[in-house]
Amino acid sequence: MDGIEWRTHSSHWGVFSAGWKDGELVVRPHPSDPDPNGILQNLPQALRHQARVGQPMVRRGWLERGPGPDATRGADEYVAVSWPQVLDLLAKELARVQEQHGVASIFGGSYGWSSAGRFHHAQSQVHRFLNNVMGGYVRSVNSYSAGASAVILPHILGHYEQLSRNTITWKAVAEHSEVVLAFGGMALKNSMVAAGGISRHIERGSMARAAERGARFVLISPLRGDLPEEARAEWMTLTPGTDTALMLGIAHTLVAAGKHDQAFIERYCVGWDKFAPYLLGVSDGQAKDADWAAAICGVPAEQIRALALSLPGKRVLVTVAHSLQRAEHGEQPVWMGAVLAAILGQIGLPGGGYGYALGALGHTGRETNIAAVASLNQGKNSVADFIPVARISDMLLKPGEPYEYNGQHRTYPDIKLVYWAGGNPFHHHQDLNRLRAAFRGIDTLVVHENAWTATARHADIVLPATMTAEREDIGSSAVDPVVVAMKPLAEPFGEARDDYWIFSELARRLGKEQEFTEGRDVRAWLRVLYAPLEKRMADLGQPVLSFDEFWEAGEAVVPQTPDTGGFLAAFRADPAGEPLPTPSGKIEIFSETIAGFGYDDCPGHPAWLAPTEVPSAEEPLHLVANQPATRLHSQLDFGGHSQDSKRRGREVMCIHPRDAEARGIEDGQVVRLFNGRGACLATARVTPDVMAGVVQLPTGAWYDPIDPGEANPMCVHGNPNVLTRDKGTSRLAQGCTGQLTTVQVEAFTGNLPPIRAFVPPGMEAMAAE
Ligand code: PGD
Repeated sequence: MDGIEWRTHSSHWGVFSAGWKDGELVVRPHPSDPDPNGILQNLPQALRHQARVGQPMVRRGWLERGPGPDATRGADEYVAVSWPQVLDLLAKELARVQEQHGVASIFGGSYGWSSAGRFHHAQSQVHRFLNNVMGGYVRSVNSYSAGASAVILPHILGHYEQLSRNTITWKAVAEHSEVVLAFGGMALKNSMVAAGGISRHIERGSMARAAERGARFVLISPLRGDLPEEARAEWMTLTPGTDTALMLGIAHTLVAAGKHDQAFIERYCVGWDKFAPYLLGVSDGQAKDADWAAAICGVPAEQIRALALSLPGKRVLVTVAHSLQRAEHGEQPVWMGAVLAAILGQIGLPGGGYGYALGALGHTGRETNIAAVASLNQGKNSVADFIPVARISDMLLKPGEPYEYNGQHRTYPDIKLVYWAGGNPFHHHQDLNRLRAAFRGIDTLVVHENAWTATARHADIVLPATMTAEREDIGSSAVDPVVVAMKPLAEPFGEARDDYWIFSELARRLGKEQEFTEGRDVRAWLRVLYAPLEKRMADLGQPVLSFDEFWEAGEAVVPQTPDTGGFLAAFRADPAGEPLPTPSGKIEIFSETIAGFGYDDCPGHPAWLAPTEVPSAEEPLHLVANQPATRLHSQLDFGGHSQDSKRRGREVMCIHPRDAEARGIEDGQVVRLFNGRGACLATARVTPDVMAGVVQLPTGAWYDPIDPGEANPMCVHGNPNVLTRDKGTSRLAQGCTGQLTTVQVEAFTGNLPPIRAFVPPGMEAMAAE
C-alpha cells in the first residue's frame, strides 16, 4: 500500500483520485483511462497558490464613491472586507439596481466553463439565483466554442449537439473510415477536455486503430499538431481561413468529372439547383475549380484535383473543427463541409459522411448513457432579452443600438450591473482593450472567483469561491459510463466559500432564502440530483447503487446505448419517416430561410466570402489564436503543468524558421506581437510545424497589462486576445471570431517587464490594512 487515502474526484480534464503524501496533493487518473490528461497535474500546485482569492474584496473607488461608471476599473486598489459586510453591501446594491432600473438591467450571461460537478456548476448557480431571487436577468445565447455552427446547423442539418456528439463515433472511425479529410484537424489537446469529466480518453487510440487498418488521414491545417502522430496523416497546409475555398475546389473537381453522388443529392438534399450554378460559375462567371481555389488557399491545384479524385468509391469522412467557424464568415466552412459530404454521398453510413466537431471536445463521438444525473433547476427567467454571447462589448458600449441576429432585428439592452461566476471574459473575449472600456461604463461588476484572474481585477466586488477540490459534488457526463462521487480533497482556501453558500446568504438578505435553497444543504441537493438516475436504472431493470452506496463506492457505472449512427443514419435509412429537423426535412444545400434574411455575409448557400482582414505590409502574418495544450482555457494557468510549458515565464508563440530568420528572431527569444488593436509579449519557438506566413499563440495566458492605467497597454504575458477582432462571424450567428487575425512580430529588445498576473493586486496594501 502507498499509505495514501485516495478520494475520487472529477474535472473537465478527466476523472481522477487524489490524496495527500508528505504535505503534497498527489493526483492519479482513473484506472480505466488509456490516455490520461496531463492537465490534471495543474491541480496540486494551484490549490494553495498565492493567486487564489483568500477573502472578500471591494474595489476602493466603488467603496468610496459608490456604484457608477469608473475609468479606474482594472487599475484600482482593493480593500479587504468581512463576509457579513460584503454580503450586506452586495444585497443592497442588487436591491438598488432592481428597484431603480429593473432586472432587465442586470447581465447574468456569466459565460464560462467553471468546474465539473453537477451541483456546484457556477453558471447554474448564478442563473438560479438571478431567476429565483432577483426575478430574472439578460442572458446570453450560444457559446464561444460553437458560435456560428450552433446557429447555422439547425437550418441546414440538425441540432449541433446531436450532430457533433453521437452521429459519428470513434468506434466507427476506427472500424470503417477509409479516408478522413480533417479540416482543422482533431487535435488531442482539445479532446483531452470534456465538460463534466470523462474516465477514458479514446481519441488517440481510435485514430491509431484506424491508421493501422490502413485508413488515410489528411490533415488540412496550417499547424502540424492538429492531428496526433498516431493518425500518420498527410499534412496539407493551407492559408488560414480559406477552407471553404478548398472545399469548393474539391467539390468542383468531383462534379466536373461526374464523380458526385447525384442520387444521394436528389434523395436527401434540397437546393442543389441553386448551388450548382454557383459552383460551376454559371451564376457569377467564376467556376470554383481547383485553379480558382488554389489561388485563394495556397494548396496547388494539382494536389486539390488529385485529392478530390481519390475520394469516390471510398468510405470518406469529412470532419470540420470548431476552430474554423471561430472566424469571420465562420458559418461557411460548416455549411460547405456538409455539402462536400453530401456530394460524396456518404452521410449516414458508419464512419462516413460528416463529422462536425468530432474531436473538438472529449465528449464527441461516443455512445450515450442510458440514464443520467439531473442538472440543477435554474428556475424561470422573467426577462426575455438576450445577446449572442460574444457581443458583450457591443452590448455594454452601445445600449439601445440595433443589431441583427438569425433573422431578428434586436436592440442592445442598457446594463447597469454585471454578475459573473465561473467564467473569465478577460480570457475568452476578443479585443480586450475594448472590453476594458466596456466594463468601465457600468455601475457594478460582481465576480465570484477562485483566483485573481484579470476579470476579478476589473470587478468592484470580488467574492472568493472554493475550487472543486474543496467541496463535494457529483461528476458525470452523458457520454461516459462513470458517475463520480466527487469528494473534498482539501479545506477551502482562506475564507473561500462555495458559490451555493454565497447565493444562499444573499438570498436570505433579500428575503428569498427558501426560493433559492428549498431548505436543502449540499448533501441533500446531491441526493436530489442522483435520484433520477437511480429511478431510470431501476425502471430499465438495471442493477443500481443507492445514493449512499454510490457515495461509499466512489463511483457508479451506467450502461450505454450501442452506436446506431444517430439521427443521420436513421434519416438515410428512411428519409420520409425520419426526416431531419430542418424546414425541408432534408439536408439544405440552399436554405430558403437563410436566403430570406437577405444577409450578404451569409447568403442562401455556402459560398466563398473573402475576409476583411488579410495580411498587409504592416501586419504581414496570420495569427492563429487557438486552444492551449497545458490548461483548460485560462484555468489554473498558475498550475505546475501550465507553468512548465512557458518559456521565460511567457506564453510560447510558434513561428516558421523562414519568418523567424527574416526578423532576426531566434528560438527562445522574447518577441512582441502587435497589430492595430494591441500588443503582447511571448517567447518564440522556431519550428517547421507551423506553416510559413503563420504564427500561433494559444489562448489562456492571463492578461497582464504592463500599465493597467493606460487605455491600450501591452500584455507582457502573451494573451492573444489583445490582438483579436471583436466582430461577429456574420449577421446570422454573430459568433466569436477570435481564432484568426493578422499581426507583425519583432524581437523584443527592451528591458523585460516582470509577470505580475499571479500576484494578487495590492497585496502589500492589503496586508497593511
Ligand atoms: P475559463 O478559463 O475556463 O474560460 O472561456 P471561459 O470563460 O470558459 O474560465 C472559467 C473561470 O471559472 C476560471 O477563471 C476559473 O477560475 C473559474 N472557476 C472555476 N470553477 C469555479 C467555481 O466553481 N466557481 C467560480 N465562481 N468560478 C470558478 C472559454 C472560451 O474562450 C471558449 S469555451 C472558447 S471555445 C473560446 N476560444 C477561443 C479561441 O479559440 N480563440 C480566442 N482568441 N479566444 C477564445 N475564447 C473563448
